[in-house]
Amino acid sequence: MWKPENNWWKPLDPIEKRWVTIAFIWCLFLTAMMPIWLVMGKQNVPAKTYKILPADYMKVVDKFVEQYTVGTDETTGIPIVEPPPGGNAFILARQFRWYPILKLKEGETYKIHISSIDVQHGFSLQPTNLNLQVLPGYGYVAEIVPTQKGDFTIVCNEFCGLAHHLMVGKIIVE
Ligand SMILES: [Cu+2]
Repeated sequence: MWKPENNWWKPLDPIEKRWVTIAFIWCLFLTAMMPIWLVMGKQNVPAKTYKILPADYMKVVDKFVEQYTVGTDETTGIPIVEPPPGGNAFILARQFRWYPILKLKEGETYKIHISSIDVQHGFSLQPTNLNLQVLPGYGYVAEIVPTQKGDFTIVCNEFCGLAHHLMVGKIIVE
């Protein structure tokens, strides 16, 4: 069998050796940072998930809307709901709208539940950097304290069908 002669490769140049070492250490550092940043980073929304059937979630949302509605949005006809501070608030995603419109108070804590009753949607609160996956069958609950007054737009950032681009909701903070 043919074999290459011994030492057919060129030995590493000292500079090459140094760069390979630096690159290797950098790889180890980045690998370690992935789990560290998952725990230490502030990018993760402190949230919990639970299983809930779409039909059950719809019932809960209907009850919530019935109990706390304070008005109706003139252009969309979607109810404006004011949950009690410290309590639960619900948002329901469906093709192609976010339901209802929440009216929150600045500086108060709310437990915001989000779920879908049809397909996967993406909850993206504008202009903040808050993004959550919305899946049918799962409730997502995040404790949120609004720190800024104004109207915030919810857009869907997961393509969910033909009118996906029209799926725009709202949260009002007073
Ligand atoms: Cu959508």
